[in-house]
Amino acid sequence: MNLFGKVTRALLYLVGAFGAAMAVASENMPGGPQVMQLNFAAPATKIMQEIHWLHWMMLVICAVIFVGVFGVMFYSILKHRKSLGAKSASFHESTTVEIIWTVIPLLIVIGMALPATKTVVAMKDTTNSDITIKTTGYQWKWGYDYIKGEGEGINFLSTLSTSRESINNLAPKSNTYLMEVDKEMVVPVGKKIRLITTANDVIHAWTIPAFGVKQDAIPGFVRDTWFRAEKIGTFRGQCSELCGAQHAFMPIVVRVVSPEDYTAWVAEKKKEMAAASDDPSKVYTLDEQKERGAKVYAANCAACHQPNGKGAGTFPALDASKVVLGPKEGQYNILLNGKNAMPKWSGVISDGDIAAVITYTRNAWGNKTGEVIQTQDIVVTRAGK
Ligand code: HEC
Ligand SMILES: [Cu+2]
Repeated sequence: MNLFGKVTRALLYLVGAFGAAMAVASENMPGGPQVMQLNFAAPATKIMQEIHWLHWMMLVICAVIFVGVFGVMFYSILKHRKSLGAKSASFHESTTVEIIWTVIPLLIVIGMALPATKTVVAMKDTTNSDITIKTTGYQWKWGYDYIKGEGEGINFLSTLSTSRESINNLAPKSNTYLMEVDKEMVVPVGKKIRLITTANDVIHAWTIPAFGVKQDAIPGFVRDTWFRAEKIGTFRGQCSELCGAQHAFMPIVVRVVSPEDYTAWVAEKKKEMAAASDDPSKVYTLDEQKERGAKVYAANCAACHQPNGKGAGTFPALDASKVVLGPKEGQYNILLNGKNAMPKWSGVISDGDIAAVITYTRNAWGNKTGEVIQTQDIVVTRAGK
């Protein structure tokens, strides 16, 4: 730890109780913030290395100017004060001085702007990428679609995996508390990844500090950015645009792997997707649909409607809801098309998942309709529109 870190820590310990709290919870988060971290995240890309360098270069220039200007000022004030008998000089205009104090700052500004512009231009250059991944921000999770390059066709949703119990202080908090997801974005090391960002509802922002990437994800727009990770490992970030009640619960986790491991991951993911892809004519039993629906519910709906189906605030309870216990068509409609703050699920999760989660909500908690909704029912409803 450097001197500054030591001094800061000493100060924190002085603040009694606060110091004690720090001592308990100090452990570095792998791929995330480090204990007493003051500098930017350790770089995992060349762009981030340049950002580090630019930051320190400018900080040093500013510090030198600060010390110089204030040094001269205080020296003059103390040395030429009235009690020492100083007499103020009286003069007007000095072309030489004016030229000097225009040209020198101009040179300094150019000296800072040139390398900064070079890096900003490089950050925007998304050409010649090896893999293109579209990421979509949802309230409150991230969707990833591998749209070009190795892994093309893979898509999944990535949701917070920290348990509700741990958030509500009913279970211990892990070292990656609120910075862990069920399905990580996986990319090969050393390959240029072009990232296209957009959003489904409100503005979110995708970032991994160690990559030097932060890009808004805006509904109705596509933006792009890129990174080339130079280290194998797991890197963490968080949605960086205030996006509603659970803004803090949509972390971003990227796992950088070797090209061989990436190929293996692609093969495994493809197999998994093929297995999960629905045969729309297949008829499932109530128990099968409830079991699948419970998983879909936990991953996609519980954030708003709560795991116990009781809702919270403006999110209505599904337990004993008139829509859930009413005609099936009404529920198909709200799931497929959304309504106000209720997202549209058509195209976000599969028709099979929609059928399963409807079955689940109609048969969970106090709801006991005994109805089984099949994938085919959803396909037919959609076609009828
Ligand atoms: C972002 C928060 C959010 C998520 C996630 C969400 N909902 Fe909703 N849901 C709402 C809101 C808000 C409403 C009320 C809409 C209205 O009537 O204005 C609603 C309404 C409903 C209703 C109608 C209930 C009633 O009594 O009016 C059902 C059924 C429903 N949601 C099911 C689901 C299912 C199933 C999922 C998961 C696939 C889900 N919701 C995910 C916010 C959400
Ligand atoms: Cu967000």
